[in-house]
Amino acid sequence: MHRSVEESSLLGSRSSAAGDSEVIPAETIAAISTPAGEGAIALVRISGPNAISIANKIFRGKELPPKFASHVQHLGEVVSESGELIDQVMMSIHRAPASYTGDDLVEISCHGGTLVTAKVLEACFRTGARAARPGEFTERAFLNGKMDLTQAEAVIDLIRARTDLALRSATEQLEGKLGEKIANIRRDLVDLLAHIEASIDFSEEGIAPDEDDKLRGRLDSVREQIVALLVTADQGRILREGVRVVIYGATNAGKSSLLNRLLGYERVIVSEAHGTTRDTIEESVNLRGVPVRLLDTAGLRTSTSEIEREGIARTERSLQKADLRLHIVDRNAPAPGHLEQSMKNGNEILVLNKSDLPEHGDWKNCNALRISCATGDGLNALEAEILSRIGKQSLRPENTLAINLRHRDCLRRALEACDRAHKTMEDTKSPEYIALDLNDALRAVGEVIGAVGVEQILDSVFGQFCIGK
Ligand SMILES: Nc1nc2c(ncn2[C@@H]2O[C@H](COP(=O)(O)OP(=O)(O)OP(=O)(O)O)[C@@H](O)[C@H]2O)c(=O)[nH]1
Ligand SMILES: [Mg+2]
Repeated sequence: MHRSVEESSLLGSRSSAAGDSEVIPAETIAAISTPAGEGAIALVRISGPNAISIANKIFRGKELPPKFASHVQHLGEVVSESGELIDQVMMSIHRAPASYTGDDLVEISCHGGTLVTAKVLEACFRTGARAARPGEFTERAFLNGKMDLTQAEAVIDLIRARTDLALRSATEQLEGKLGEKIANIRRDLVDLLAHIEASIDFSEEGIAPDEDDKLRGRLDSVREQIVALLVTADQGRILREGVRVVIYGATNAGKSSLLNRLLGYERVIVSEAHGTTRDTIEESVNLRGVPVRLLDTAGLRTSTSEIEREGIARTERSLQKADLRLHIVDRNAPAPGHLEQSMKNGNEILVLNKSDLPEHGDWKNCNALRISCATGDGLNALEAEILSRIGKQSLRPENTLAINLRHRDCLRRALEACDRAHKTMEDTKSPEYIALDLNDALRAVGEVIGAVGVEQILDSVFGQFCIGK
């Protein structure tokens, strides 16, 4: 069995899907790229081989779009089939390949009314464009080799970033930092494979003993690089999705008051009646740079009301998915049983609320955090405790590299393949089998940047985008 290292030609290349078969999108797509609703300006984009001719059919101005210098805005009008004015616009042409998508791209800035924007888009459809799918502009940029898959994914991370750290991480990924690391791993794997392939070709006995140690050392180094990326997955999840912090406890303890305090506005109803909150309510908050998804829940008590029991069942489900649980109790009231659990649990903070009121004797020796949602006392200490609990394990602001779940899946497979190769080196030393495992690793690592296995992942990656991006 002989396997060539044919993938080496893909190293460092960003041509991705275009690497195997040149994918030239024949269709021209159009979409409104700004959010729905009213605004001063909206942007309609057209991309593809007919973008300029479509622009020419719908535009009326001093100069014709095919004559426009690239990237320069021109004032004019978009007109209907019968030549009626639809809107006064600014139009620019970004000629291939120097455009976001790598195809000819037209940008039309029109007035940001819902109807007028729809009519401009309509004019594009009428003259030959079709509606773009979510993320299709960025997908084209990827297919045209303008960016690798990690950079395309960074575009959506950047759009969704809610904190400075998340934004910095997305920007660096967009610059290609993760792509570079992946390219290094692939280069090392290809070198390793080349050595193994050579021993298949030139040696009867397999790998020579002195070569053996060297190869094992190089495989270990590849393994270390993969592991170093894998440990950033938790940080990646937190930056992209936020940490789930669930506030729970008995009714009337002050859970909703705490949510409102942490958010800085009166989001949920607070009242002295027990059982005020009936449903789980989620809000996002930026806690000193860390995106946190805060959940207020229905208070726990024995209830005969079916609606309340459903609320409590939701509380329990939320608790199961929590990264961190805040157990809120009213220190003015007697302590309920089974609190030791709360104190000991690494992902739970016991919080004694209503510190402005006299403390019930039960809490005398309890060293839990004390806060008052009424006065704001102790809230800074609570924020610091929340951050230290979640930050200690997962967040390293000095390292903005943070892989996503898809990358984690590919890299885990790559690591398994490396481990198999390692075992084969130890056991049989059969270069053919080692090469087989290393090729598996190479393929899995290649999937991260979209160099291989592209067809299966395109929909799931770009489906998360907004239309027009
Ligand atoms: N004195 C004092 N009262 C508080 C404090 N925090 C909350 N309260 C009051 O306690 C009562 C219950 O507050 P909520 O925030 O609605 O309590 P909850 O835990 O959400 O209650 P349920 O939704 O019924 O489970 C309200 O009357 C609040 O004004 C506090 O720190 N001090
Ligand atoms: Mg409540």
